[in-house]
Amino acid sequence: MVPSLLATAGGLLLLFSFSSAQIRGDNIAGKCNMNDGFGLYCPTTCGVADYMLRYMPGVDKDLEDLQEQLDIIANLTKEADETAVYMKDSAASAQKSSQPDSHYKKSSSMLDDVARFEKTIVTQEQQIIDLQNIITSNERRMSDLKQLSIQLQQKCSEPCKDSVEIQPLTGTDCQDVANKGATTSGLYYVKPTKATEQFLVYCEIDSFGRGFTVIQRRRDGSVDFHKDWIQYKEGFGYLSPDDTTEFWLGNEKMHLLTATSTIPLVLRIELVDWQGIKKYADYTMFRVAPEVDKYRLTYGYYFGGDAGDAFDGFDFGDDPSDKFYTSHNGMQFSTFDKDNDKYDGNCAEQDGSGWWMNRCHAAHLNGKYYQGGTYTEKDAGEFGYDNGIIWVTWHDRWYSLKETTMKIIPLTRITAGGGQQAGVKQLAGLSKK
Ligand SMILES: [Ca+2]
Repeated sequence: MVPSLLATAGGLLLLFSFSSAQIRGDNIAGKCNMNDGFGLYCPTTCGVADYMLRYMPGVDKDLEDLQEQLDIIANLTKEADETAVYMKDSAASAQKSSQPDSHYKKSSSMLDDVARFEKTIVTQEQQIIDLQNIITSNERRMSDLKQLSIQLQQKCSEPCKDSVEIQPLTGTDCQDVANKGATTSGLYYVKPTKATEQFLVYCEIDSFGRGFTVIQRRRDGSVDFHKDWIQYKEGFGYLSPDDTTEFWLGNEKMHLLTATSTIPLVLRIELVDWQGIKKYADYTMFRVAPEVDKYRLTYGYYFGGDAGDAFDGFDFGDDPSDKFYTSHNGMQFSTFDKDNDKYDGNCAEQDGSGWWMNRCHAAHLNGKYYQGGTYTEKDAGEFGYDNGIIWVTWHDRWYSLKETTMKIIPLTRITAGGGQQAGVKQLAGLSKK
């Protein structure tokens, strides 16, 4: 840079040295000495001097400007030099600190990455916002769950206690309990006269002061009624204070409740089908014999109801003796392990229940629970007989009922309570379709 500048100014420098000579010559400017040395056709020394003197001021000015510019250039050059030195030093120290090639490549690829990332950042920002919203709602839910978990932990840490409410009143049966002032349906202890100890029953007490002792309940199929002799004897399933469970009170208790009563009892059977229609059937002087007589069922007569008298047997049309062989009055109780039926085979085993089997049945309230009602021979398993919850005088034997209730009440109270009229009204209410 500096040498090339000097090269372009070469001519001027020649003039400079010449003019210096002239400045030197200024001392003799007025008294020019003739000199033959320049020849004939060349300017004389004085002519040159005149010429020089004439252009001298402009040249000097140019030279001064030039000098200034040179100074500026020199300054710039110096600064440039210093910058260069500084940069060289920086480069040197950078080189020392890292491998320049890989560093550069790294930086360059990083710049590419940054550009790419900047693009994706824009689209990802919205996604981030969405995710943040999800996180916020999840956090809220987690907080709710935590709260719930704390509540559960507190609940679980409480000592276990029996929450079933058992009413304090007792009696010989539920009507006795109601007579003593009980007005709420629920669990009560009863002790029939012949019983050696009290036992728990579900009492259905209505607004007429009637107390039904419930001996059987089907409602949702939650309890398997395929049980043996001992289980049917002792009872199974669950008693609940709010009538939400299924059970068989037990043949022994049924015997105790029915055998010792001085007042004739009515067995009321209430049925609900899968359309929610309710029907009932009443039987007077209902009794269950002691175990020595295999808990034989006896009753006086069909006392009414809109479900029909299925206990009396049914003519299925298969055989003239159908009705005779499907009646239940006077039948002993059978289970798969105690065959007391009138059939060569084992009705209780074939139908998977315990019941007062004949050959076999027209009523079968301990049958298999079929969701929805209708079922077929195929559904009935290996024997293929009608084994559902059956009351054939209402629905045929291939229709299994949704709910059943068997309950007992003294005959004197079945239509009593709010008077004869009220009792009749109540019966009408139960039979509504
Ligand atoms: Ca048999």
